[in-house]
Amino acid sequence: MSDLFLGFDFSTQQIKVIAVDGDLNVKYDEHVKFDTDLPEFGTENGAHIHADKITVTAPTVMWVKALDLLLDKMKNAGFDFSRVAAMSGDGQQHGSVYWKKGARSILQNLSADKSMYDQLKDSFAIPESPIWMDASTSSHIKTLEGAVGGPLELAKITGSRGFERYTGLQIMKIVETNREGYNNTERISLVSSFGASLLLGDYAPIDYSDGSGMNLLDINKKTWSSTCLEVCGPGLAARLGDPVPANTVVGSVSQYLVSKYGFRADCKVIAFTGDNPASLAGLAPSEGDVIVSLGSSDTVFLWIPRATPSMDGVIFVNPIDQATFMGLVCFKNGSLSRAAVMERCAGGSWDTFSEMLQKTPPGNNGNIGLYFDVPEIQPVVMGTYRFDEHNKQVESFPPEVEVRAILEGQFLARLMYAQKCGLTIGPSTRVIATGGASANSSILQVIADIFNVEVYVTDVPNSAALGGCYRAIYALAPKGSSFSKVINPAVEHQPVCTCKHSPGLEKAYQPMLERYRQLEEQVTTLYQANQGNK
Ligand code: 5FX
Repeated sequence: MSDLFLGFDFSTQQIKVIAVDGDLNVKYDEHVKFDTDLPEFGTENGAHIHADKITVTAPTVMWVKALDLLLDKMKNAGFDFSRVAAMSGDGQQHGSVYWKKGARSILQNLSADKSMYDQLKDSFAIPESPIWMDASTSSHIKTLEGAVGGPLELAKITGSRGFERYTGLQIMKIVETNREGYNNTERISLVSSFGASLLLGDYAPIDYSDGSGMNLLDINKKTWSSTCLEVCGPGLAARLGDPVPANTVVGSVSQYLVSKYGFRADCKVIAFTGDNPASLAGLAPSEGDVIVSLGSSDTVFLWIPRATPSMDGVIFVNPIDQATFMGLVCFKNGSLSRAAVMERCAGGSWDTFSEMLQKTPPGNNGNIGLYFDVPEIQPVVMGTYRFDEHNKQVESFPPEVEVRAILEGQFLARLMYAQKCGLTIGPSTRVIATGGASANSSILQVIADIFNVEVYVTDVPNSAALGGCYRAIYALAPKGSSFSKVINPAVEHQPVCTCKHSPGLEKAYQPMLERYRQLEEQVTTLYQANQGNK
């Protein structure tokens, strides 16, 4: 029987596992959903939202019990653990786990006749893990940004300005509000390194890519920033351990898992990373690719050679190649805003929407629209703004103009922020579109024309868990191998070139990008001034 490789995804709502063989064929998958499979923890979508609405946590032990349950499900289904050569995985980014003094020795000496939950349930100094949905650390952002010389300086060091959910700020809050809990902590894991620790039976290190989501790691030097550490917590370096590249083999599977489930003793555990970096790996990209994920929110992932810090978007060390970086920009107004225009202007039909798009030329005769139905991340603004070819604000557009305006406005913004994050478009740049709206070829054509590149489409369900499988395979490949050579999915799973850009359109779109930038600045300034006056 051939080797298998496992990828675990400790996401917000569930733990998922996928097994692939050495030819990248998916052989098995299983999951445990927190709300329904473990109702005793009382989570809603995997989280506890506190009374203040901005504090959001998850019970750490729920994740332990979920892993017990998942492994039991696999065993009951007859999954042959002895075929697993290596495994890796990911966790929701930014969430953190606080192991109590003495927990390491319990973790190292688990007994196979009890569950991990039974043995580890009292091992956490802070029972509720802060997670990425938390927004309760605004004052701590000011402290950290102030200490390093402002938000852009923090972005230059750590890849991101301060964000409430980032782990360093969450740690600073714990030091301030629960000093006893912090003093009682011997190790802090991210959700990702926590998952790896449970497989390893020891503390697994934090990897550089997920470590980039903490406002603590110097992403160029690949060491913790001593200034950030000092501001966030006393004795923090010792509690974090040294970070490692994402493709590090952190050890062999725990004796507990060997005895209890029949893993082979030499099965390797590869460092876990964050869910977004893992998704990048799961999409099997090539260097320089731009991934545009079109979901209820739109996310642009970039594989970039250098870290270009900005106030918008974030930069992580690349999980595939630690000498390069991964940029990520997320927009809240994605498919839902497109669908609202489709409902309003095209009678609820995407086919009619596409036909209407053909009635206006690329560039929309100079009309530009900005559609932010919910508060946007960047720019910080809300509302709908329409401008005619003379930059005069107008109340409404004819329906066919509105249809083109929302697509052009959104994808000019995607391009502009990707460029701020370090995107340079060269002859080999590909946009890889994924997510629900990537099935709509008229939307893809607008992307191809605005980015002035070919658009490929890929549909990879569970890209984060799959990224764990791929990273496990890659970590065992000979040193220096290129990821895209080792991870070369069968042709039917490769991205397909779906749209070519129309020649000559950069003449229309380049000046339009500059106009978009100015108009966006104008509406944002006005919006923020109005908010300030309220
Ligand atoms: C990224 O910065 C995020 O906060 C989210 O995408 C989480 O990783 C979701 F798990």
